[in-house]
Amino acid sequence: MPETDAYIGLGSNLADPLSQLAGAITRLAALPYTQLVAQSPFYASRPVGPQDQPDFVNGAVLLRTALGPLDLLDALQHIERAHQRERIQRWGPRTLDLDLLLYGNHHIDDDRLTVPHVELANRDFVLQPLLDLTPTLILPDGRPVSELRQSCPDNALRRLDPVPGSLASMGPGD
Ligand code: A4P
Ligand code: MG
Repeated sequence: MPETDAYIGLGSNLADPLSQLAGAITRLAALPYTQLVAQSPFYASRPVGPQDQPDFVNGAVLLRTALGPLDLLDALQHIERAHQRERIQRWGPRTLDLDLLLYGNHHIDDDRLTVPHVELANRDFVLQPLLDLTPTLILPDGRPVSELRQSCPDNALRRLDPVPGSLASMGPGD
């Protein structure tokens, strides 16, 4: 089966965000037909959207997977549900948000799935973890992630200390 590099964005601002993200990464690593290649550091950031909610913790992982994009989305939503994710308010607080940021070099425009993720280029808490994973990363439309990172809005990103025992700071091939 062909394998594709997929970048997943993780976010949480409820119920111990750091352990939500660590638990989600354990589940992502256990997905069928999928390897966890690398995990970014975690960052704290101010919320984008409604401001009457706690700061977020964000990160990203690189998976190599033989799952198709919609099967991967199903798997992400299954993990969100396992973390008691409730959909109450757009851009509101959540225990766990898993976004499919990039799926190889594909453009996907489906009712349930838009890839690259529509807000990717506007969010430092997405672009910085992507750069940590792959400094030379280029979007399917040819834009380098490093350039987008320099011009995107500032959400007061703060890098958090590594979680003991995590793969944080490991790169592909380590
Ligand atoms: N969907 C379409 N494309 C995708 C994709 N590439 N990955 C659909 C994942 N899902 C995708 O998502 C709504 C629907 O989007 C899904 O049913 C899926 O079919 P959702 O997670 O239920 O709703 P949402 O997250 O409230 O809306 P949205 O627009 O996805 O929000 P975002 O963009 O995820 O933003 N501030 C900080 N600092 N850090 C954050 O992580 N996150 C958000 C949520 C707001 N503010 C934030 C953060
Ligand atoms: Mg989402």
